[in-house]
Amino acid sequence: ANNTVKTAASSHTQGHDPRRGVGTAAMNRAILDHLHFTMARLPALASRNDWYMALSHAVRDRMLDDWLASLHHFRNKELKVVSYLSAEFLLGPHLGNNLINTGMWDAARDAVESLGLRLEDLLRQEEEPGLGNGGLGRLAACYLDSLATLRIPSIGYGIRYEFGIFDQLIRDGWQVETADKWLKFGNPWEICRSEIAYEVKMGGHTEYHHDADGRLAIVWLPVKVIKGVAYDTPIAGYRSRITGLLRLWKSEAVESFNFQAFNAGEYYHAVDEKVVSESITKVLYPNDEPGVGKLLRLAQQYFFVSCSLQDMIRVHLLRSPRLEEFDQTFAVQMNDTHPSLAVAELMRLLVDEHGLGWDAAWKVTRSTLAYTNHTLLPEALEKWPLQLFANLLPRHLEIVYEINRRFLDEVSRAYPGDQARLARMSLIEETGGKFVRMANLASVGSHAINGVAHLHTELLKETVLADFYQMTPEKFCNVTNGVTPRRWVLLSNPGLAWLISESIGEEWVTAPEKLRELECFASDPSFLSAWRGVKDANKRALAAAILERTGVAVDPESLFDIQVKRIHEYKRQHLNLLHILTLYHRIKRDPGAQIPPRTFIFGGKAAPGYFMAKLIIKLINSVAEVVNADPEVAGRLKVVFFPDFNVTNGQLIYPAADLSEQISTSGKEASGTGNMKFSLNGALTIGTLDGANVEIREEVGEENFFLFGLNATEVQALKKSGYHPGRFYEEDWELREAIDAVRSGLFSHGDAGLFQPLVDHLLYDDEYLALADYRSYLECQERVSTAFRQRELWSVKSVLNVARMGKFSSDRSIREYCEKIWKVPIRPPFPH
Ligand code: C3B
Repeated sequence: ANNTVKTAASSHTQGHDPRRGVGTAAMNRAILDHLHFTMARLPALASRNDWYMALSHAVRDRMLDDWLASLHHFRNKELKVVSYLSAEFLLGPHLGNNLINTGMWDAARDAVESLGLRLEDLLRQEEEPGLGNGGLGRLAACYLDSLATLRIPSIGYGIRYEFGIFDQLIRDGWQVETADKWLKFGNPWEICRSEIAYEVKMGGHTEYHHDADGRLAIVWLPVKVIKGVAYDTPIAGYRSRITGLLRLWKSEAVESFNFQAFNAGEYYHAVDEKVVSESITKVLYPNDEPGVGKLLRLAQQYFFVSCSLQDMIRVHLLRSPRLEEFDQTFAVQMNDTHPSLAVAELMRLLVDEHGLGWDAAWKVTRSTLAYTNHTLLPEALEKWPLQLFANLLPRHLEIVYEINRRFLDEVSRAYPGDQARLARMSLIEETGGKFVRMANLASVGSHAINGVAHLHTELLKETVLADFYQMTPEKFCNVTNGVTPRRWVLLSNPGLAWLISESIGEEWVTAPEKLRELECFASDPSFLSAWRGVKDANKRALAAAILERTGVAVDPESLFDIQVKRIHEYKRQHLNLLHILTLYHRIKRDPGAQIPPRTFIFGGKAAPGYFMAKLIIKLINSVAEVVNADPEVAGRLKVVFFPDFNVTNGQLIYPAADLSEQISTSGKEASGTGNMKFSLNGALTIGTLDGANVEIREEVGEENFFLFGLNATEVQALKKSGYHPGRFYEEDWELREAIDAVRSGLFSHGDAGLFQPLVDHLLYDDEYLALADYRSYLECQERVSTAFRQRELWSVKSVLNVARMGKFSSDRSIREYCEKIWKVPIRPPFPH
């Protein structure tokens, strides 16, 4: 496997400029220099982390030429800059990705080896920046890769959380969270820009004054001022000679505000102030979908939006004094509603701080901003209690009211007398407590609104944003998500990347439609056997990691059936468990049952406060304990919970999958992106018609996709007609057997009460229709088992999946954003 890693990376090293000193000797020298001058270490005493840091600094140095050249684009009036506002960027480790994208892999590997070290060991040393929860944050990271690869001037703006998503430990089968101290050993990839800093006001009240000319001036007198300092991270495009910018804000105390105080009492007060100010960017909220408002979260959102917009205005003013033309400098994308305060903040900056009239400011705000929606779950739509909003952002509340007043006037003109519609569309919710509705604010303040998969966008238009769609249908469009083939194939599956490139050349990395050329290899037996060889090696690597981390030995020959994603009831990890329990019972009942050996692998974090999700993790581990220890199913069934699923672990897991579990209730998963990563790495999908599964199935062909379950329309109909999960339980004895086993205490050392809440939830509520889809899922899994027995045919399907996944490159998504939303021209690819 090591050999494949080397060969694959080698085939992607052409294209860099030798003048930049990226030969082996120059790299060797640079690493030693950094060990000496940056880390202050003698080689003999250097730790693995010292070497990792030295190598990373050497690599970063070599990215700076391109970076400085790219930063220059921000001043070029001809080029519009894409500004991606996101509270989360789930980047994953930088080093390997940067080596791949810049073409320095071979030189780095050889230099490191000449120093008696192994590149793999240094790569493993990196603590990944886990500045996101899941799909939304990872999507932002893939988009930065594509923006840089496509040579589009861009800035990702976000928050430099001191603690990212927690590390997950499993203790006695339960999830335990520990703090993610990712900065503990230093971060060689960021550059602190102390001189790029902005003040952000919070709290207090507003006052209205008339100046000497009788003009009204609005003054916001805050109770607190916080400073945001820019930390920049270069994002290498793939062989594009462009380096994109990720600018994350860290909160600090404003020195001038309180620190002049010198007597002791004042001094301690000032230090307290510093603690409060710095706490804003301390920690990422670990909920995949937000619940009702926490003040600190609103403060985080406002803080990063304000710093980012102030920074954009500064950049714009370098180009032109006319803020009416701001929309020609920047296209700003709001990644979900988390940055939707940008609507009010841009208005405030333009009107209050820069003296534009309301109408001019509104025109430029709307034509600059666009909004991506990522979820239909009603509980996930952000809304802030009005009082909390007013306390933190008194001026913004006034602005929201003014936007709302004007907007509701338009609504009444369009729909005279329709009070119900007015109430639904208002930026302020008034039924049962008052709230500011962030999705409505984002929709009103944007010129474009998009969903993230075809089905999702259609449902958005029919449900959550139906009123907005009816009033302004021209604003709506779909941009189906994508993932970067650089990190998700080239870096994480070098064996597969090498085999593909050997067969069809390397262009697929930036032109994935070329993958289609693999189709004709699907009938070549020697190619198929090489294909299987790659998968088997990946499975062995995962099996070794599973043994190391969980102590469970799994058989790499068995079918690797994998579900990795956040733990959530709508994603239905418990439906997967019901299948496992049924197979378990079937084998015990009939030891001769024709069931090919399977290894079920789960991974994913649960929000710390989400009781049911945590109980599902406990149940997975409890079932694993019983099944894995039962001699009657030995060699036939294994169940594993892979702890701490994150980007790093994903890079090991996706390439090793035979079967990808995409089994959410239809209509609930906006898109999914794990589904794309699996399929792009040659797994077949078992899935519902949900999110991007629909489009994946269309592309790969229905004969290469295992479809089951109710579709979104049927889900709605069943719910409307009154859903009684108990009936499915009564009428399906195998389902009953599975649930009764959980109920009996079989998996909880006789404690029948432990899983009672989960069982009750399923029998009496089952909001996500697991029981309704159980039989269809089981039958579909039988088709999977049958197909897996014909290994040759399975491999053909696997090849065809990869060959037809080109659409799901994030490059395609970014091109669509450019055309449909940002109005940014697509530049021709860099000549390699
Ligand atoms: C996720 C959705 O749940 C996924 O279906 C989708 O693929 C990704 O976003 C990216 O679009 N999502 C998330 O991770 N966090 C949210 N708060 C909302 C949606």
